[in-house]
Amino acid sequence: DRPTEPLFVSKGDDNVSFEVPSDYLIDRYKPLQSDIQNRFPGDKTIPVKKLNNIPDLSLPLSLPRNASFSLFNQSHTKMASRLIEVLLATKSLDDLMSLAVYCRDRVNSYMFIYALSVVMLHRPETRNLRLPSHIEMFPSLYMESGVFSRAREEAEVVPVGSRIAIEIPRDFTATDLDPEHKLSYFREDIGLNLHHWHWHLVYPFEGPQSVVNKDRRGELFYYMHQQIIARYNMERLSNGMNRVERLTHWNDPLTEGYFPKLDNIMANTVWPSRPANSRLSNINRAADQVAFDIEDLERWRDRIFDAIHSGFIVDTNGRQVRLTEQGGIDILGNIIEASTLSPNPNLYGTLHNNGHLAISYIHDPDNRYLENFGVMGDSATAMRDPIFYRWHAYIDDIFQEFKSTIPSYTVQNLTFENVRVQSVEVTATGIPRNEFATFWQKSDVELSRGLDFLPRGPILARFTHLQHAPFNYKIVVENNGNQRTGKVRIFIAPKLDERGSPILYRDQRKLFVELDKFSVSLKRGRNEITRSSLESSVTIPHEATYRNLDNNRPADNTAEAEAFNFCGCGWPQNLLIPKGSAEGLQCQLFVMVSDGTIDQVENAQGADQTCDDASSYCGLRNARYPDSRSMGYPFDRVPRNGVVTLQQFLTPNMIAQDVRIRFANRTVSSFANNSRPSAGTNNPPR
Ligand code: CUO
Repeated sequence: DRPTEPLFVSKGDDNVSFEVPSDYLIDRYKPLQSDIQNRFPGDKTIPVKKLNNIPDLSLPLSLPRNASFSLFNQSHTKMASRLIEVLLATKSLDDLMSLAVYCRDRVNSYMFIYALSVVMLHRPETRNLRLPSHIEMFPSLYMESGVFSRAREEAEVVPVGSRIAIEIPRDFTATDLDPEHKLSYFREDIGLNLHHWHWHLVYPFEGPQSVVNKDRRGELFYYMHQQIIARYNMERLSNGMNRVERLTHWNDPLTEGYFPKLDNIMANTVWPSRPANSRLSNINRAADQVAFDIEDLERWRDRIFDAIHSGFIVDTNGRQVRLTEQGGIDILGNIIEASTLSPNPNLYGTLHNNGHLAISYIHDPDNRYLENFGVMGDSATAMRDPIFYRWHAYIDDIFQEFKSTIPSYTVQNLTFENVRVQSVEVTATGIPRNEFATFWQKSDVELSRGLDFLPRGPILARFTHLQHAPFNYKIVVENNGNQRTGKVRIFIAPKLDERGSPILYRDQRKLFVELDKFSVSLKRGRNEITRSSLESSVTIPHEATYRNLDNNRPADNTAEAEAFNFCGCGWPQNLLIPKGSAEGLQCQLFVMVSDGTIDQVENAQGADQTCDDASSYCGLRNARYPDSRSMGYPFDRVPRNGVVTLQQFLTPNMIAQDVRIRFANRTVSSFANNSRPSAGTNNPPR
């Protein structure tokens, strides 16, 4: 507990302290006021205004300060929602800061950071401020516990400037005796877990309407998680494994175990493990206000399937609401997750969230051992666990069931008249044409903000992650019409299944992973389009994910500041391309140019488009989703009659090119080559 320490101040401003009104200190600290105030004297002191009225905080205060807070637990999110509401309602930035300071020593720490982060993302005066990366605030959620005692020792003994980075081993959770361990480089990737944390921060399922009700948020819940499963399956095929199996038969033991080896610093304990073959059971934990039966999940599932097959849902007034071709998926996303936009929570429940909870409490369903939830209970850690993918493959299958009830795209829905894609080619320096090169790379992340130790100053952890050589697409498009706008959609999928046989289109469409989407102006005649992998609409730049690789960068750069808030959401650049294999995983690269006038979305004048780095999975800040087509188009629906192979699916404005992803088992230590080039407003300078 460091009451006078700055809250959200950027790296270069560490020598700032707050002058807190004496009434704000909790009783225990009041006699120590001057002592506390002088403990970390800053070059600069920010006086904190005293509010005349502190709003009613009884709901958020009902969770003990050091208890575990789960974003999938409705009673917790209701508390957070109240906190968000009162922080959002403050009249000025000074008032917001004041109330935040007041809350900081009283409210549950994790809930506090979550709520304040949501508020900062959504208030116009704060959304361009720099929010420290979640890994800086809570490093223990993202890396092995052993690294922290080593970091502490290094910091205590070695002066700043001579400290060395603490190396995190690549294999710290298991061995290859567990076949699932082959995927740990993906599941435990720091950037991947940060993306998932950010996504749920940008799209909370509970909170004030202004925060929850975003354009197509239910559909994006479906699409972003569908893409996670497609990408995971490609990683599995890369490693000679079968596609992930849906988590059905909820009374059978769960084959997969997971031992996270993460410290839970707030609760001063470790994150619970799940031995292989654990069984789900009814959950009844009064302390967490969670009680539901596995049968509840079954009832909700059956009602959701009924709705899909009858083509409508029933709202709270008993009215039928049709699940339309375009909008049905958005309603279903909100129902299945469930978000507060669900039109009938009593009838359809909270299937996805409670699945997370049932799995996360599997080791102590009635709280008799006073154990916290496991990693599935937190969006910052859930993707580490193999069971996450089985659960989300199940959830995705429900969405796919809906997609199978709506009409297939006709040839007309797919073509762009007079436009023909003639070729696509992938090139990278020193690598054969139409090949992607993957390898290991080491990067550093700064730990000191999230750790309590003296003397302070930077201390780095060094971790190993997958990386690929940056590449260019060269696409040749023939336009036999007038000048117009096209939207280029680039995807990749494996070509062969687990047995080495070609995958039928029916299955392959679910494996297509989006790589990029952008608009082009097509002149009459031949157009040659070159696009760099670093510009992908799926990813954020490497340095935006890890943020603090370079401690000497200026802290007050607006462009940089913008990149870390909303813009913290985005697939990590280092995982854009799946791992592939030493022989070269055979894949098909797909390019489509669709009609830009149909795909275009009108946004209100002045709509904020500064955070458009990773719009494919994260949308745009304060603006509509920038594509009028269903998310996943053209692969989101079952094929029209007669289409068995990808080749048969293609219309002239599409092309499929055989490519390979070749993995080399070597490690490079520099990360210089995957930074995004300068252009654009939101690219942090290097
Ligand atoms: Cu992102 Cu289940 O929704 O984790």
